[in-house]
Amino acid sequence: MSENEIKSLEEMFEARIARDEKIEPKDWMPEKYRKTHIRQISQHAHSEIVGMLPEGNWITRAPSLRRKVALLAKIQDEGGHGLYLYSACETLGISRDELFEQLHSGEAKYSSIFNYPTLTWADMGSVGWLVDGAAIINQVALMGTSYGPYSRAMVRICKEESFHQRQGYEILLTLCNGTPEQKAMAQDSLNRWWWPSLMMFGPRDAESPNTEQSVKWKLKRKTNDELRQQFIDQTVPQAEILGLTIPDPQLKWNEERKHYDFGEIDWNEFWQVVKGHGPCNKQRIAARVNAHENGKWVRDAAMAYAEKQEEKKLEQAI
Ligand code: FAQ
Repeated sequence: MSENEIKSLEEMFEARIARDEKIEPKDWMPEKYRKTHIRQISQHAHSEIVGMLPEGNWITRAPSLRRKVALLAKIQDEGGHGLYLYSACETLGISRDELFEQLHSGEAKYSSIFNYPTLTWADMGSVGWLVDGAAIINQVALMGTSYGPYSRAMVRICKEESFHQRQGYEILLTLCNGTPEQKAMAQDSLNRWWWPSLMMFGPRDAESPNTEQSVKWKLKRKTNDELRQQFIDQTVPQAEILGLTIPDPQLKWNEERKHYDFGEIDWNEFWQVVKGHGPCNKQRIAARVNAHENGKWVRDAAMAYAEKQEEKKLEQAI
């Protein structure tokens, strides 16, 4: 293709983005747009799958049958989200095997939040309330993203995340209305999860290499800092209802800005976790690799069955 032809395709593409049209898998797109989407969608898919692990830790120890059923359903939902997202990512011309390889080798990132341990039952509350809460704020914005398959996957994911957020909040509400020990457990959990939840939104806009271009392509509808602020503003009143204290002495309503001011995030901790040095990074990847290897016989059996069915169809056609 000549340079002029590429330029005119690029102009048509930019015009479609400006008109808020969705870009579909077979449409022409700049190579950088395709690669950026593979990066973000696959990281998102990996986050959903790795995100099953911290909560999976509590299935056998849920305090009642009702809690166990809800937790199991939530974790299954996260697995489903991973599958929609892997499928959306495959439409951009990368295979599932390549995506898994990138996760298992440590080449692909996944959300920093899932490298923290779940130490008490109250953490099931905090993960639902804060982690799903942060995920929803990010994902509602992503429903309006320019790539069709990603945008559509988000619609169902957001509905399910809302249920997850409420079940987490209800766990904490129960603990906060319980014994002093239970309330202390909830407070300790909030103390540990608050700052990592703020880190989920990514680095400050000024330090985010991808935000500017992603906003132009309408992959990101809001910046990291805008979403983080929205999360804080929405979550502080919810903590007040629980009677819990957010572990940030600088948190204060700013009447002029009509937003909460908040303290400095420990960006050194964030980058350490992103680079693989968080409390559970090694354990999480080892669990995923192990699950993949142990599941080989299931994949082989499914492929063999599919091939047999195909053969049968051909025989019948002859
Ligand atoms: N963790 O330039 P930016 C969930 C990386 S789903 C690790 O700002 P970008 C459901 C970033 O990749 C949670 N790495 O990058 C659930 C980039 O590195 P790269 C996941 C991070 O992409 C709930 C570099 O830093 N959600 O929770 C993080 O424009 C409960 C520079 O950053 C999504 O993935 C981080 N937190 O913006 C499941 C949503 N932040 O790739 C189970 C979709 C940044 O250039 C239980 N993703 N990095 O080498 C996004 O919205 C974006 O990718 C951001 C990052 C906002 C995460």
